[in-house]
Amino acid sequence: MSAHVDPPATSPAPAGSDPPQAIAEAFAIAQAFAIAGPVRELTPLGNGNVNDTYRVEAADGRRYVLQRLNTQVFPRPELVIDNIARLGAHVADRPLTLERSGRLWELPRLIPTRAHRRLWLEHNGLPWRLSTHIEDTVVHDTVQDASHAREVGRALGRFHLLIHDLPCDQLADTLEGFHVTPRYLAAYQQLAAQRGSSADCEVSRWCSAFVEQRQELAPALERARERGLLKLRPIHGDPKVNNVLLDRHSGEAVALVDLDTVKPGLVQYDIGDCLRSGCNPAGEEASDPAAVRFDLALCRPMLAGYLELARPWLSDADLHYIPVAVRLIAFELGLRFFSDHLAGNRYFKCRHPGHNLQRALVQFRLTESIEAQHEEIRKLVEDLA
Ligand code: GN1
Ligand code: MG
Repeated sequence: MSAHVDPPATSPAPAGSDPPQAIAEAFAIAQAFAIAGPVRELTPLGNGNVNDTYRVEAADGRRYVLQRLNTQVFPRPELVIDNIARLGAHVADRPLTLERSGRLWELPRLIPTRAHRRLWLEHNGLPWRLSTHIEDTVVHDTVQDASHAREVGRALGRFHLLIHDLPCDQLADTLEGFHVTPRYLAAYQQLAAQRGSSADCEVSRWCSAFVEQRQELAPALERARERGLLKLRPIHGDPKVNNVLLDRHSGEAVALVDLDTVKPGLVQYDIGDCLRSGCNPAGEEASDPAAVRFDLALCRPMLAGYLELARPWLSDADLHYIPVAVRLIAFELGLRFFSDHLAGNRYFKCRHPGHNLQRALVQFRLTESIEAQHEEIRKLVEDLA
C-alpha cells in the first residue's frame, strides 16, 4: 500500500447536497443491514470532510448511522472495519458508568448485513457500513466553555484509557503515514516544485513562506519515535471537538465517535489534534483568520480532563512532547489543507472555491498563536502533570 499523503480523492457530493438518486441508493443500502425494516427516514448527517454520512431511522424507531467510506482515503475498507471490530471486542467486557449522567460510556457498534452477517457491504465498488446511533446527545463544532473543554479532554482520556493496552499488532495500519508530518511536507515540496508559483494569490504566497519557515518542525515527533522516546500505541486519529458526543442533559461526554482512523500511532497525535481543535474558539471553518487564536483558558481544563484519566500510564517523555505536538498537528493540518488547495481540492470536500486555502490559513494562524504561547503551554503541562 502506498504511503498516506492525502492522495487525490474522487469526492462524492458533499452531505447536504445529496441528489435524490444518492438518497434513494442509501435507502436501499440501509435495508440490506439487519435492522427492523422498512427504513422510515434517511437524512444526511454532519459535515465530515471525507466520507458520506446519513442518519437512518428503522421501522421500530431505532436510529443508526450509515456511511459510505471514501476508498481513495481508505483503500482497504475491510481493514478499517476489522480495526473497529477489534476495538469493540477489546472494550466489550469493560462497561464504564459515568459519574454525572449515570450513563454508560458508549462506542458505536457495527450492525451486520441481513444476508451474510458481514460488517460492511460493497455496492458499485464502494464500501458501506452501518453502526449504532448514540441517542440523547448533542455535539458542537467548537468548544462552548471551560466545562465543555474538560469533557472533551476527558473523552480522549477515557478513550485512551480503554484502548492503551490493546496490543498494536492486533490493529492494521489502515492509513500508512497518517499524521507522519515529514511525509506531508515531502509531498507538498514535490507538488510545489512541479507547479511553479507565478500565478499564486497573496494568501497562497504567504502560506508557502509559512511552510518554508517551519520545515525544521516537521520531524519533531517522528524523530522522538525513531530514538525510542515515544512508542506506537493504538490511537483514535481524529479526536476533534465534533467527534465528542455529550449527554443532552448533563453535558457529560459519553462517546468519542468516528473510528475510521483508529490504528497504531503516537498518542501525541491525538492529544495535539484534540487541543488544536478544541482550543480554537473561532473553529476550523472560521472565515476571518484574524479571529483565530489558541485559547489557554480552554487548554487548561481540556488538558486537565485528559490527564485526569490518562496520566497514570503516560511517561515523562510522553508529557514532554505534548507542547510540540499541539503546534505540529495544527501546522500539519494547515499543510494538508494547503497542499490539497494547490492540488485542486481532491481530498477534502470543499463547499466553495478557495475553501481549502481558507482552512489552511486558519490552521497556520492557530500555529502562530500556539508558537507565541509555547512557554505557557509548557508550564501548563508541567503544572498539571
Ligand atoms: C478529516 O472527514 P473528517 O472530518 O472526519 C480528516 C482528519 C482532519 C479533519 C479536519 C481521514 O476528518 O484527519 O483532521 O478532516 N480525516 C482523514 O476536519 O483525512
Ligand atoms: Mg474523521
